[in-house]
Amino acid sequence: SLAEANDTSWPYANETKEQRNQRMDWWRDARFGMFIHWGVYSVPAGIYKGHKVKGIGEWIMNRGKIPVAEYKEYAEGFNPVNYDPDKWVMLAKNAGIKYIVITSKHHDGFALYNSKVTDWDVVDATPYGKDLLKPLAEACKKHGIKLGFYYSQAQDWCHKGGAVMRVPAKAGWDNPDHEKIDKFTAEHSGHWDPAQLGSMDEYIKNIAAPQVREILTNYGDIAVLWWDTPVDMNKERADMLQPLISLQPGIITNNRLGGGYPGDLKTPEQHIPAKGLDYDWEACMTMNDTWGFKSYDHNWKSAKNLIRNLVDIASKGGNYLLNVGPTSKGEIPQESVERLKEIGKWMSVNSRSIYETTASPFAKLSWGRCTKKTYINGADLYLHIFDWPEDGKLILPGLKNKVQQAYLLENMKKLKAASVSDGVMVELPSEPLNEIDTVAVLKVKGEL
Ligand code: FHN
Repeated sequence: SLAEANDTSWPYANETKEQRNQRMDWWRDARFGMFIHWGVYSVPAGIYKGHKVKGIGEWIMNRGKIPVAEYKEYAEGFNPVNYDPDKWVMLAKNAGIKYIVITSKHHDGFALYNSKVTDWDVVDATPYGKDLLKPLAEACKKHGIKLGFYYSQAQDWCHKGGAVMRVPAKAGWDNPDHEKIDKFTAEHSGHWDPAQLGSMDEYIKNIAAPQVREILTNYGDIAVLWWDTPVDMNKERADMLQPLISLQPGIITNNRLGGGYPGDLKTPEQHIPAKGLDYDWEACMTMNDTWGFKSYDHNWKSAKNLIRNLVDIASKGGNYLLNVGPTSKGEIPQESVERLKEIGKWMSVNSRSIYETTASPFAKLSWGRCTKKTYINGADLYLHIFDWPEDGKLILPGLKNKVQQAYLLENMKKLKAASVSDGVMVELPSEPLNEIDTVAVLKVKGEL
């Protein structure tokens, strides 16, 4: 709980509930964000020495056991000449997305911006030679999209001292045999030479902390800091980073810093919790099976799947952070563009049923999902109909409230709705307006 972190280094330790609500307000209203995983890994794009490396694209260095020096050579191929941040931001905006979270630095330690802390960044190590985050920050500001930075604070496979591998608990290394751990780490990461491993405390102090300071200082308003992930983090290390968030008053952080800090959000990954969570939460998910670009991952989810995920998540009170993995040329894959456009089409008609809504008052609905907006004397229930009832009768089980009005969101066409023995019944036309999700609105009186 927040109280647990009653500590001066947690800037929100003494925040009241009202202050917290105010701080979280825009984020809770937004419901929909874009995740961007972009870096040098988009150069090999899943292939090392002619072999397809198993796993997610941004992990190729680790999974492929690519030595640091060799991996760094890929930076020569990172030349995003087609990068057009205005286009990216407008693509997001037109899809109904309200905020963007981009990898300022992922586990490979490569910074997408001009870091003075290291040469392992886009300005010093690539032929492109320009900061990628500055123009993105400008485009976000221009188009009214909030910007967040992902930062891999613990794992860093290229800077000495960065954590390189999660030591498996089952290995029974509670009494660490350092020689064994170094060997294991060396074998399972890009660091082939255990002497390279270095001190993590030094790394946090000299690399991570000054870099976090840079990203929270040089890019205007930063709405979210997305830590990832707390490998080998302890309180001492977290305390070297946590106070830095005060550089951006009101910033929202996730729960992946470590050191016992709860952050503001829980972050289920690649799944939607069946009943939502009792804390602010954001499900981060991919469109295919990788975060970072992989040239041969064509396992794309359909637009229908993505739209229904957004609805499902909103109906459980969470946000959807949907990922794109741009190429080394600076292009968002066409498959992602097409899907975002489809989502945008649906959102242009139905976004009122997503933004500023809260979780469904129903435990389960056989035909779809429900989102809600509460007013002083009643509520709007948005009925997301996934499975159109054959007899045209939609039942809201157990709903006791008086119905004031019912209509289809897309065309405002009125619907008949009445209380029946087991709840409320809404009469629908014979065909859905949208096969993916047709939304009906039910205005009801009283509390829910
Ligand atoms: O290891 C990373 C992974 O590459 C990706 O960035 C995801 C996104 O949530 N986070 C980590 C795994 O939890």
